[in-house]
Amino acid sequence: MQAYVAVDIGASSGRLMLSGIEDGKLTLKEVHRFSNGFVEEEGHHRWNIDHLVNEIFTGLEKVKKMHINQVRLGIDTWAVDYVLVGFDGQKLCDPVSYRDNRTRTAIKDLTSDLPKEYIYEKTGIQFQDFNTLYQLYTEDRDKLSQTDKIMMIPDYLGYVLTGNAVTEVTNASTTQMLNLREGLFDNDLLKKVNVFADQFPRLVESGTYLGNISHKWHTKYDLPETEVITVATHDTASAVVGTPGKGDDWAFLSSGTWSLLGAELNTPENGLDAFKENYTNEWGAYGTYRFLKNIMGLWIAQCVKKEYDNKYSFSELAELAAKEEPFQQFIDVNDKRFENPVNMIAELQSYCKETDQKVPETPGQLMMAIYSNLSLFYANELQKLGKILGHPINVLNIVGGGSNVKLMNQLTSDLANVKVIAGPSEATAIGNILVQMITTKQVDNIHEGRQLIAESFDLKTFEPEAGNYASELTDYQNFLHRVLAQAK
Ligand code: LFR
Repeated sequence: MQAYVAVDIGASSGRLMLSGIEDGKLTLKEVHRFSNGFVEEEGHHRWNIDHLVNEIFTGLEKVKKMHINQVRLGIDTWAVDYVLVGFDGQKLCDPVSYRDNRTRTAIKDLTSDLPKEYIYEKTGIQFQDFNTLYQLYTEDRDKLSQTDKIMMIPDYLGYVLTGNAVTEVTNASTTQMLNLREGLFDNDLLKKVNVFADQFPRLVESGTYLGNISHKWHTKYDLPETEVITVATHDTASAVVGTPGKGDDWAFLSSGTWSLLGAELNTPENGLDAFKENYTNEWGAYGTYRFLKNIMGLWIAQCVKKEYDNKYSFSELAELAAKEEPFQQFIDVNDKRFENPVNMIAELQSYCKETDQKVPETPGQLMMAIYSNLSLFYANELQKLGKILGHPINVLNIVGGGSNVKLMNQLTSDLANVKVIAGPSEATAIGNILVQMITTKQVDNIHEGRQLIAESFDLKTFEPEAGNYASELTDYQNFLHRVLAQAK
C-alpha cells in the first residue's frame, strides 16, 4: 500500500497523520501529535519554527519505526504568517504570529491613500489586520533589506525539508497581495510594503511535486524515503478539499481554532455586497475559490480551557455546557477584543457586564455562552451568504474538531434551518492527503475524492427541529446591529 503522510499544523497543535487506501476506503491514523503556540520573543509574539521542524522529523521517525520505508508527504498550516530568509538561506528570525498586536492600526494607515475598495477589487481578499500585507507594512525595514526570500510558513517548512522553495497559491492568496485577474503578485501592493515580486519563490498550484527530503536529514535522523508534494498548503484550503459536499446548495464550516464559514465557488465574488460584508475569496485547489467569513471560533473555548489549567477536556466541557440553558446572553464573537485578550474568561464576563447581560460564571455557563453565540453567528452568516450568492443554502457541512460538538451542530441546524452534516473531524489532514493522491494519480479528481471520503468516514446528520428558537436569531441580529452601530 502506498503510504501518505499529512503534516497538519494549526495554531495550537500539530499532527502527522498516516494514510492510504485499503479495501476501497481511506484509512487515517495519527502517528504523532505535538503542541504549538506563540511565545513572547524580541518584543513580539513569535512561533518557534525550529520546534515545528523537529516535530516533523520526530513524527517521521515514528513512521519509520512502523517499518514503512517510503512515503509521500504534504504540509499544511495556518495562513498569512511568513519567514524572512536571508541571503545565506537561513531564517533571519522566528516568524511573528498574526495575533501579535503590531498591525493594530495598519489597515487604517495603509488604506489612507490606497482605498479599500481598490484593494478589494484587485484581490477579493477580506480586510483582516493580520493579513501579510499589513504585517509586511509594519515589518522592520532593516530586516527586509537583508531578506532574500519571503516564505509562507508551510512553504518554509517544505524548503527546510527539501532545499526547494515555492510559493503555493492557496496560502499566498491570504497575503492580500495576489491580483485576482492576473494570477500574480500585484506590483502596486508590493511596492506599498517595500517588497519585490522576486522576493517570493515562484508561485505554484496545489498538487506540485517539491522534491525528496534532503540527504543531510537522513544522516541525522532515521527517516523513511520521503517525497514532498506541495498540497493545498493553507489548512483551510485543505479542509475544504476534505469536505464531502454534494450538490450546489451546500456551504462549509471548517471548525477549529477559527470557524471558516462559506462556499466553494468557481469564479470569485468580489462585488460590493461581498466587500461590505468583508467576505474573502481565497484561492482553492483546482481553480476554485473559498468564499468565506472568518469567525473567531473555538479559539475562545481553547483559551477558556487553558485558563482552567486544562482541568477539563473538551468533551467534559461540552457535557457541562449541555446542562445549561442556551442563549442566556448575546455576544459578538467577532469583536476584536476576543482576538488575544490577557484573560478570555474575564473578557467574556466584562463584555456581558458592559452590555447589561447575565454574566456566565461556571465552566458550563461559559461554554454554553460560547456555543450558543457561535451557533447564532453561523446562522446569521448563512443567511448573508445565501443573499450574496443569490440562492439559499440548504446543507451545512461542518468539518474539523468542532464537528464533534453535537450540541452546537443541533443549535446551528435549528437556528439556520439547514441540514447539518458533521464530519470528518480530520478534514484538513484528509484534504492534504487527497491532493497528494490526486497528484500521484491514485485518485482521479476531487469529485471522486470527496465520494471516497463520504464512504470512508462516519458522517452524522442533524435535521432542523421546526419551531425551535424561532425568535433568537432575529433578537441576535438586532443585538449585533445595535452594538456595531454603537462601536462606529
Ligand atoms: C485557520 C486559518 C484561517 C486563517 C487564520 C490565520 O487555521 O488558517 O483560515 O484566516 O488561520 O492564518
